[in-house]
Amino acid sequence: MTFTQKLKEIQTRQGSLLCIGLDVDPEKIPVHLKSLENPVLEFNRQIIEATKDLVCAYKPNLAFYEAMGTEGFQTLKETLKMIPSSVITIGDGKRGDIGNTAKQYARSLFHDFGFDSVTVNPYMGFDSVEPFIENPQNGVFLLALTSNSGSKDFQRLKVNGKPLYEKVVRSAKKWNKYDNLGLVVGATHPRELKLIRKIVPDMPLLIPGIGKQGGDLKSVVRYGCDKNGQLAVINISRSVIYASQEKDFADAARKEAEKIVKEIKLYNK
Ligand code: NUP
Repeated sequence: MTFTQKLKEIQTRQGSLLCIGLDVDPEKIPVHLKSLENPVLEFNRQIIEATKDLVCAYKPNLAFYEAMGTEGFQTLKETLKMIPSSVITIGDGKRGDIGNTAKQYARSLFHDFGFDSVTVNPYMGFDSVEPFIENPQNGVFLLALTSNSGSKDFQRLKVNGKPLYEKVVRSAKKWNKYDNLGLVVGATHPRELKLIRKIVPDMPLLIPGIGKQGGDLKSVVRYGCDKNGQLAVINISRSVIYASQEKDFADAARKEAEKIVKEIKLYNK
């Protein structure tokens, strides 16, 4: 089964397009956890337990774990073990390097950590992407048009009359021989999201930027889904995991996730 087929199956079974971002900042976790041996791991455990039936994916951003040094790597590995196989894991590290080095990044993320999918920066071209996509079961989301304001600095520059991000989208479509490639498109660009979905009607789109970054959920659902109302992976990190920073944080995260899932269903009709 290819990554894209698996994602569709999971979204159907879970009845959800929501991806929760496990971007855990030790300074933001509730005080009562701080005396534990590994507060971040306990935080993740409770968030996962409280929300695992409401999501299609979890996306730990590697930066938050790398920032904790060797212990962070261990925490990430332990966290991945707690995520049920009924959902997808996305390792958000935006890797990109020459083929020989990219091969090692792919090995680390898919074999050592065991992520189902990863984010990759396509700036260095096909040979930097190839090592990630050679196994159809491994998913890869290429950065196309990112949610941040700096996305205009390069991604929107015109190349032969078309924006550079569109070139990335069309290349990804061509490279998608194994049905395991997807794209990252920020929720903060609804017009472009609609255009990109038209170019790649059958590819997964990872869409961050809802909540703290101001993206609009309704337009993301309307423009980001395929014709069956699937294949949009809508990521929300901070506004779910820090819905409360008190003892009730896991319950509050669940309530927030439930609210989002309900809204997604409403817009996805
Ligand atoms: O374009 C992108 N925008 C973005 O925010 C690509 C990403 N991978 N992200 C990541 O999504 C970002 O690094 C963070 O891990 C998450 C968004 O978090 P939040 O704004 O929902 O808290």
